[in-house]
Amino acid sequence: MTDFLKIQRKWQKKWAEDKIFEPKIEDENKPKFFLTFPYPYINGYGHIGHCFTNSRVDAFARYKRMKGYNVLFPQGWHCTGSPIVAAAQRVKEKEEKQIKILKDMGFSDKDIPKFEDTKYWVKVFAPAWENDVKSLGISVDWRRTFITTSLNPHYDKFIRWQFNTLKEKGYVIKGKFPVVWCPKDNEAVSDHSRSEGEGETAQEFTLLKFKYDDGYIVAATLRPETIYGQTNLWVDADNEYVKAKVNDEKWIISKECVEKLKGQDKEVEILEKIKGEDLIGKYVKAPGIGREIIILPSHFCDSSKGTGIVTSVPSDAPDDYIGLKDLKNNKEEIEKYSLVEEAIKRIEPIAIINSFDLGDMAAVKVVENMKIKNQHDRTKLDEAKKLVYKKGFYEGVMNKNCGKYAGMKVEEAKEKVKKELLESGEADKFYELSGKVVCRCLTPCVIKIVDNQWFIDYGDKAWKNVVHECLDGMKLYPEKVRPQFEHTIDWLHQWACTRERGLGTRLPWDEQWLIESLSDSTIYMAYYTIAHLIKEVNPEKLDDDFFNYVFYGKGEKPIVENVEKMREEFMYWYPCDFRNSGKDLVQNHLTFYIFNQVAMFPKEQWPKSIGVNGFVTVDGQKMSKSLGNMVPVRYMINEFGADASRITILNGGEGLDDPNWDTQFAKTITGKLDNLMELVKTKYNKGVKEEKQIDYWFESKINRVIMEVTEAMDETMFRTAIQKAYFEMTRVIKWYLKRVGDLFNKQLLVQALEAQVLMLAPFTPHICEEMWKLMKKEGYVSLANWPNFVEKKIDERAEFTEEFIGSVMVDVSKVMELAKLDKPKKVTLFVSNEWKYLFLEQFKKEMKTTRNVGELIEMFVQSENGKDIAKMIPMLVKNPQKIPHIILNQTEEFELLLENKEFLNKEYGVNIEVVLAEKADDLKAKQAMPSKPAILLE
Ligand code: A2H
Repeated sequence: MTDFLKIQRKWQKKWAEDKIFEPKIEDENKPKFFLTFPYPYINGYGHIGHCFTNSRVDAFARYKRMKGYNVLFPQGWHCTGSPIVAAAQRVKEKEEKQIKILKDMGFSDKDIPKFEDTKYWVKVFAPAWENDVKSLGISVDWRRTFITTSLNPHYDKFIRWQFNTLKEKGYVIKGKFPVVWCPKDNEAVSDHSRSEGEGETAQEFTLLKFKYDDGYIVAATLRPETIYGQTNLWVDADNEYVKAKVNDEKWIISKECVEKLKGQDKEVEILEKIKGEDLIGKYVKAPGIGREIIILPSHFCDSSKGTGIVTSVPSDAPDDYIGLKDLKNNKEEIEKYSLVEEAIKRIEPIAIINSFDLGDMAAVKVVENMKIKNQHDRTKLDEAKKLVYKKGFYEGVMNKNCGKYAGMKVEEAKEKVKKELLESGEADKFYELSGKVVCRCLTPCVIKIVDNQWFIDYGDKAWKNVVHECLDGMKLYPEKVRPQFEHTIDWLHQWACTRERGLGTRLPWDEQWLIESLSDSTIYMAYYTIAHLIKEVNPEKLDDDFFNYVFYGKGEKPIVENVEKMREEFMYWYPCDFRNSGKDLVQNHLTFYIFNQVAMFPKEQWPKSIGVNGFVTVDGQKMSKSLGNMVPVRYMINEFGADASRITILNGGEGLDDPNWDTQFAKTITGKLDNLMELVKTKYNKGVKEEKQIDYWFESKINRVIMEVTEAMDETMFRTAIQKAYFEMTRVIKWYLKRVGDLFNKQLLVQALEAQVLMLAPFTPHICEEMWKLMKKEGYVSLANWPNFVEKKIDERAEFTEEFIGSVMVDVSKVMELAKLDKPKKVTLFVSNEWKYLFLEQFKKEMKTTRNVGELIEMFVQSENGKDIAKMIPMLVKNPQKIPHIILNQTEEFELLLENKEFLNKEYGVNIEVVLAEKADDLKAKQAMPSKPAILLE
């Protein structure tokens, strides 16, 4: 067995010595390709999830290199933010859990106190990561590696320049905005600092104020434009509400709402408690329309949402419509609250929006169509809500009942109505979390309006338009993620970009603030282009003028060594051609990336493409700390070797699917790769010159596999590529060798084996280098040319005839098994009657026009064998796969079997006879079909 660990160390060393992954920009006759994998956060070792994305980017890098590109694949490390600082603090406090985490990583009691210092984390984990990524054989240009934060003064200056530039362009603003907030840490909580609720944000509601008594009853809505359709208010009769002083007004709201309002710039003081049931039957004056409407009981008001009170628009809100219907049918409830039955029955939905195919009573239509029983039918109601919302909001038009807004698109009317209500004091703004969010410190988060903070204004409409333009011109892998990006671009708003604590770069004009981790990681691809050179410069020489010169060519040339070279490197490598990461980062990092790229760089330097992948599962299970299956990269490499780890994880899934790490596959793949090595050792450059019929098949297959692998590689569909390059190619070679024995064609087997080794090189580069050397090839396989295919050599007919022999063998084996005869005296193959070939040929054509059994029988029943044909047609229509995709003629099939008789004889160790059905006495012969000879054992 090959010593994989030894091989991988050997080749990694050679690659490094010969600097083969350190591209030179002087390589001008090659096109360039620059790709990146987001720098990981280094508060621990990399695990199997990182291994997947890293191997993906590397497979693409290696493929592009072999396709003739000058490839740059750099890698840095992220330290920004609070995780490292928080962990160091916990070590200081001798917290057991944190100590155990370090012990589990293999650190001794003596080492652990050193982790009280944040710098020590970086000192340990940056090199540890580099070591792991190197051991995996990732083709990185290590000259360019760096860390973030003020720990790296060069990068620190770069981020300062970025923020100064963003601010100059008006993208960084100070203002009052809602943020997701942890009340314990007293800090904004961005996606990466959450233990639950990534992607959730502040959702804006409009609070509608209904005049009541000496104040207002307040209801939250997402659809202020629907006020024209209000018929009543809903409260939960069993709930307790409060009357509270809110700034200078008195509001009736849920208890839960009080704290939320306090975080949103309101002074709130509870005056008294009010039972829901005491409000029922009372009248309030509805905002915007000045109509008196009644308060009614419902069971769907959620006290933790909004104000716990809902305004009812039964034409367009399924909940409201079904609530009303339920009440009308509930005499008991009507009596319980002393409501007037007649008055309730008279309440009807008011049409306000034309939602096209859903008509002007969208909620009514959908609730009735879906046969929703009552307001407790939650799953269906949620579905109905989504449907009505989508149609009504994005396609709907306001109708004549909506005053001056009649004829306006709903989307537009929403903003206008809201503005008007806010101005007249009949409404207020309110923010609710779009879903539950829990901070890393395990405290549930709230929305807080923050006003002394700095924000990146991702809500800027003009900026969004440019980002859309950039996205439109980008290739996405897979294309399927595009709507997610589009949605994120539209929905992102002001982003709190600074924090008080942690590691990072200080905001250059307001140094009490540190730039947070999702904001200092958006344009560093540009930094990679100069990272190896800037390291040599005294950081004190670096200022905005320097970066303006290097990145924009602006201003006078600064007196800094290598500045011209840095400018050249940047101009050569930029833009970034491919960036890839997990699908969780679409909603933040990857979209921030596009925003910042278009803000900082001209159109010619906008990103070219983004790849997105799924989350790793381990032997079918989700990866999680508690399951202990977050296998560290270093463990994987020691246990399985780099090549096996890489190919196993990339074979585990592609596209947006969650890739699965299959331990069994990892264990067996080395043996398989070893077999390939054995084949190279024993058969490469051997064989004969003569050509045989089957060589056409072999050559066709080789070319087809190369074509299909190339297509898959171009789309980063690496699982497909592995399946074809390893499994399919191996099957083809094996079959060929089985068919021809030692008389294999030398040149073709050379072509097949070389192609296979080349195509596997992006996945299992070490063993491929080894085989390349065995083949006595010059240079590294990592730098060799990707195999070409010749489309003309792909010969469907040649492939079909060979598959035919294969399928005959499968059938013979099956019949033997059924007859429990492994040594028959004689095997006869009956070749089908000639008329069946003619019929099938014709039938195949007719099937293209109709699949109606009756019609088809009609067409053929008059022919000579009409009766037999009529019996066959129903079966063929039901199982069209039984019709061979190429139909040989009878003579061809007969001769093909005769030609291969000797081979078949040898395979089965018996005498095989081939007989035309027309010449046979045995009834069995009648069963033969084109490409499916009947088989008789004796
Ligand atoms: B919407 P989301 Cl016409 N309990 O307003 C239950 N539902 C509540 C609530 C509470 N405490 N507070 C507000 N809501 C309702 C109008 C409307 C609404 C129309 C169409 C759709 C629609 C009239 N009712 O919302 O689940 C309010 O009803 C469907 C998206 O938190 C509020 O907007 O996203 C909506 O739920 C918010 O729903």
